[in-house]
Amino acid sequence: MNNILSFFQESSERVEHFLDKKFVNSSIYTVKLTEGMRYSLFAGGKRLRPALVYASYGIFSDDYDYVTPFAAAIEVIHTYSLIHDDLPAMDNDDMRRGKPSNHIAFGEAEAILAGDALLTKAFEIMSDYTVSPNIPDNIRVNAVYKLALAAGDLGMVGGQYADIAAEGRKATSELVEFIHKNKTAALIECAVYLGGIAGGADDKQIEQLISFGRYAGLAFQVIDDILDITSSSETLGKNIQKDINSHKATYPAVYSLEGAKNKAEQYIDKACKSLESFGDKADTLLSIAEFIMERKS
Ligand code: GRG
Repeated sequence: MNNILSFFQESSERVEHFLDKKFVNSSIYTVKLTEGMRYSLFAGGKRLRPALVYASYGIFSDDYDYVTPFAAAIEVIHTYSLIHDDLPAMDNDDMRRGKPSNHIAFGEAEAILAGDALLTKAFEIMSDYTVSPNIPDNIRVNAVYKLALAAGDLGMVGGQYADIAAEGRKATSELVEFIHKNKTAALIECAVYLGGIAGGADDKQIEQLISFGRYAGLAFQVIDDILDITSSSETLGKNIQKDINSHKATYPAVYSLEGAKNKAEQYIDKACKSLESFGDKADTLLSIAEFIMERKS
């Protein structure tokens, strides 16, 4: 576990150094916009998605700077999604990562615009030849395309939409899987994919990496749902009942807490099996899978 924590630490430092240089104010009229974007970018996230980009790329090469623009871009998209998710029209959360949410700190319209600017910036970073001059154009275009698919209506936004549309309806296992495959797993799968194509993975290897990403992403969400409920142990029973009564599309609401734990284990098992042919080159990805299962926050 210590090794993987230092891998996370190094991944964070690399990506934060890049983001720090990329997000600088350019006009007296947008000082607060830049401040708002930086507020959420540097609010203490785990940097799971960049770590996955690096770990997947690390199967093929240890020249991590090469792939840093991809690692940064996906974290920028993740950050936008959290800002928009916290808005009153969505989850209406006042706090994120132990700090006031972006719209509480900067205002609602400002938070919407910070999120919009972050989403757009991610594609600016990905497609800018001068940012990653050594990445061949065919790989860059393919990466931009796959990130767009993972982030948009066929991925994260689609999952978020289905989640909102499902509110108040009884959640089925198919619905919960659709929501989380898209809302959460799509971006995680894409992170592993980006590392793979940047590293020169062949079609078979890409398939195996994608499979790892999808199952690890689903396990991540199941654990997130479980932590949501168990984070306050004295209200545990009440919290599950609340989820079930409100028809929230969570794994514990559909499978019970114990069933959800089993589901997470099954997903992680499938994720790890997908990487068998890589041997010990996939050790970092496997350690991230273990981290996903054991995390407490
Ligand atoms: C608003 C378009 C739009 C999408 C929102 C990702 C998402 C979709 C909503 C976030 C809400 C949420 C809690 C989803 C569950 C899993 C998840 C993505 C948790 C947050 O990711 P972490 O734990 O966050 O990697 P940190 O804070 O570590 O960056």
